[in-house]
Amino acid sequence: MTEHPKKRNGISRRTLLERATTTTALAAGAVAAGGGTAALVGTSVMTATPAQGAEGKHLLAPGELDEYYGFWSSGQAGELRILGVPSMRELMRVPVFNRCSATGWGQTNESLKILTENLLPETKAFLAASGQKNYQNGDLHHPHMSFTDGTYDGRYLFMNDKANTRVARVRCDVMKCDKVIEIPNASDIHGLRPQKFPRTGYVFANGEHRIPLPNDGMILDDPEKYVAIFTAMDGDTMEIAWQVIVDGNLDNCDADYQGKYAVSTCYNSEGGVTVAEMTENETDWAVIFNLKRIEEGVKAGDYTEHQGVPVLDGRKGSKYTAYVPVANSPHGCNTAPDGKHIVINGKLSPTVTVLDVTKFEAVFDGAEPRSCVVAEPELGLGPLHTAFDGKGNCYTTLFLDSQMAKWNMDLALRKFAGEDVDPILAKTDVHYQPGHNHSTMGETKDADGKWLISLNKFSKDRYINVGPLKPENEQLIDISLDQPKVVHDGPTFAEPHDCILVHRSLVNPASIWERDDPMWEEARKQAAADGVDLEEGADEPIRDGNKVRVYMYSVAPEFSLSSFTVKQGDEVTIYVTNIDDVDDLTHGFSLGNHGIAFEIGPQATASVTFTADRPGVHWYYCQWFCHALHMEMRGRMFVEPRSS
Ligand code: K7E
Ligand code: CUA
Repeated sequence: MTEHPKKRNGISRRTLLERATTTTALAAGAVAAGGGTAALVGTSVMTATPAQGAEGKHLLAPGELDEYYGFWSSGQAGELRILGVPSMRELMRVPVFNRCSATGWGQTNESLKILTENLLPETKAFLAASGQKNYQNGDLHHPHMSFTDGTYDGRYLFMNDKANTRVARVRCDVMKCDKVIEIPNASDIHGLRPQKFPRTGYVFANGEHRIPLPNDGMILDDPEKYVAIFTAMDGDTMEIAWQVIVDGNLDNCDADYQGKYAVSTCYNSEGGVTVAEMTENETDWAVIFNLKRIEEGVKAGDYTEHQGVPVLDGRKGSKYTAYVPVANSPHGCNTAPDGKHIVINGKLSPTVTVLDVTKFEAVFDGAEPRSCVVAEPELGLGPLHTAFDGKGNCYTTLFLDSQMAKWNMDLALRKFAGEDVDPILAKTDVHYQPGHNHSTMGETKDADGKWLISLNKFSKDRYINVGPLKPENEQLIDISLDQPKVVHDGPTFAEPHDCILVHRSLVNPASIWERDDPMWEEARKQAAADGVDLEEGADEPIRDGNKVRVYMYSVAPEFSLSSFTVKQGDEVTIYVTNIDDVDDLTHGFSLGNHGIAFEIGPQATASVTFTADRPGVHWYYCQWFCHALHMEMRGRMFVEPRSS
């Protein structure tokens, strides 16, 4: 017979809860005492080095909070990371396209549902054939927040997976991923941006690699029949609204502040498949997408349907797009907070090309495409991405020069118009080979010009050597100064491409889950069908043929079941509900020698399903430190041998 704490102790769940709260309060007191000491140390550090003055304003004393959230991508690590800026302290990792050992992301039923429910049928079939439920990797380049009226609104973060052609969404109220969508007809989503105005609205996603449409094996080595696909999805429903076929490879993109256009950089106008072929031409394009015309085209039925999505033909000559010639192989695409200019970064050209969105309409009415180019300053070698300070200045990474160029938009416009002025105001050395950069609130109309992060691909000699694989180096730059200055080196693991810096007033996550959160809707339904209250658990496993469901709750420092029994060969689902409602009181469930571990946040439910195929005694334990008796928080699963 399974022991049940409610029965064993003769006390109610509420009493247990109160007991837990008291102990936690004691623990919290100890932390507070420690915090006091730390604060003293912090004060003495600050006063001992008065020379820091304004220069040290990025240094936070222990206990001081950052002014900005930094949302970082992690490239081939597949997760989203949250850093505090300006301290550059890593605060959290949010698993998205990766498998996470600590949280059980990619293993719990709740996460697997999100990760698999919107995969294409042929992907599901392929994965099943190779014995997998889900992709185990991802390549997350571009995290961006939802907008309302040209600035961040704190609802969602959207991000791309270049490796497996997916787009994911993270809910900012709990900082967990709630949607993963595989994009049909496209290959390898790279550039990703939300619509800025009137709101998000659309999320634009660039399919970088060209493939046949449909890609069913009928066309193989026939590159002139390959296409690249630009996708617009609905940020609220995460459904695909429409797609547009373009010429060339789509790289990065951005939206305007009017809600009329999106713009993508496009390389490989040659339509090549090798490096030599792809870089042969002197010019490539920025492609402008006319949203109103595309929406009208969808309404008028001017499309071909592929995998349930309306796909419009936006190749050269189409009324839906305009191709603006720019120097060979442009990369970054950045809309300035002035609401008027879009900067196309040259990569193989030392220039950036500035487009004026107010001139796009004329281009769509037949004006020469280059008539919307209003500046083309030469900045240095390898311009990749540009950030803005909201005061008319632009900051462009120079990959080959290992520098950041600060230049003035107005001066660049005047120079292009023939005046003898130099738009470059400063160059700052960075260490080394910068890719993206990002300024505080810089991709919104509220760019505030305080800090900039340069995301440098190589750290070389900046840190003690950790072997052949070195960290990247993300440098914090004070751009409130006339001559921007590097004030901090921050190492990061593979391979953040991009980040955004959001003022903390715009982000307001919860500390405790709501019990009716949709994240565990399936568990709620199943429990109801079994006549079980998730918060009460069940004293015995519920058997349904060889399917067995185990319901328990956790309250520090106990699981409601200290043991349960199943039979060898049973398909077991374990549901754990954390009924603690204390800030920071996360429990875990690790089942020994079964490869199972997951997180259960305060007031959350999580579950896992596996086949019990190892007769014997198997301990489960809580792996998130929760209580003075955390080590004792455990129980046993008995697996009875199959009767032979
Ligand atoms: Cu690395 Cu944004 Cu994928 Cu540029 S991208 S560097
Ligand atoms: Cu619960 Cu550790």
